Amino acid sequence: MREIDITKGIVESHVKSLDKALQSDVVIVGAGPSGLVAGGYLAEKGYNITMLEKRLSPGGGIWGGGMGYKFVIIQEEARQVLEDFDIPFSRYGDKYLSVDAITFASGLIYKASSMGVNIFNITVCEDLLVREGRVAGVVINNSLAEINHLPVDPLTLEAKAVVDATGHDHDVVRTFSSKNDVRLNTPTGKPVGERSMFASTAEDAVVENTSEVYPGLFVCGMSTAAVYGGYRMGPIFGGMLLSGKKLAGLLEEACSR
Ligand code: 48H
Repeated sequence: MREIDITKGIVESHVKSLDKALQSDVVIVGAGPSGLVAGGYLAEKGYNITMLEKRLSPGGGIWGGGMGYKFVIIQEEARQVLEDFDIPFSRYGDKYLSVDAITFASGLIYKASSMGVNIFNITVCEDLLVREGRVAGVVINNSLAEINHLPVDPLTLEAKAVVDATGHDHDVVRTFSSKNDVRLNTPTGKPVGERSMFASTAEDAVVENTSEVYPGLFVCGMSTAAVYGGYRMGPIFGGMLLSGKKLAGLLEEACSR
């Protein structure tokens, strides 16, 4: 056994994955439930899907359940997504399913990556690549450079479409809107800001507002609330799953344009 062979194995495998990501069909920023679902459905159909996650662990806001109580609730309407991603669940009353948060997060990550999503952790999207009035890719960096405020220049990935799946932060849309003189497809032309809790309205709005917010730039999941002014819903996740599923359909259409 030679240590250098282990190192070569890691370096060559990583570079191969990164090379595949350089010209992606779609780059999804954020590996929470909505992004993982959208990415999984698209990768399964043969699209080249790259996912960027700034933390060490993908899974976003799933892991903590509700205030650290380790289950989340999902509406019956989203049952098909759980089945497509092989996530075990139990019935809770007539309308709901309860899912162990740890099984849910790890199951979505495993299934999305086995469907073909190319996930890069410890990788932050710090900016967008913009060309002739449309978003054409992402500007990425190692999260450790960002966390430590190191002056490390980034790299770039091209994509036919980019998704802000960064949750409450709506990091991609926020940065894009603040750095450029652009009008988003929102009532104010800017991110509107998230509202307080009102679960049923919030869940419908997340799916409704899953859309293209600027040419080449899409939003899904919780970032739709911040971008379009939706309410929050707490630890119920059906809207996130259905948003991801809707987004997969929109992106298929966008990639074939
Ligand atoms: C790379 C980034 C960047 C960046 C952030 O928050 P998430 O789980 O996202 P969703 O929208 O799929 O799910 C939301 C859900 O978890 C939730 O918070 C709910 C239902 N809240 C309701 C309520 O009322 O509170 O995941 C987003 C991911 C995270 O893992 C971030 O680390 C990551 O995106 N991320 N990754 N580059 N610039 N910004």
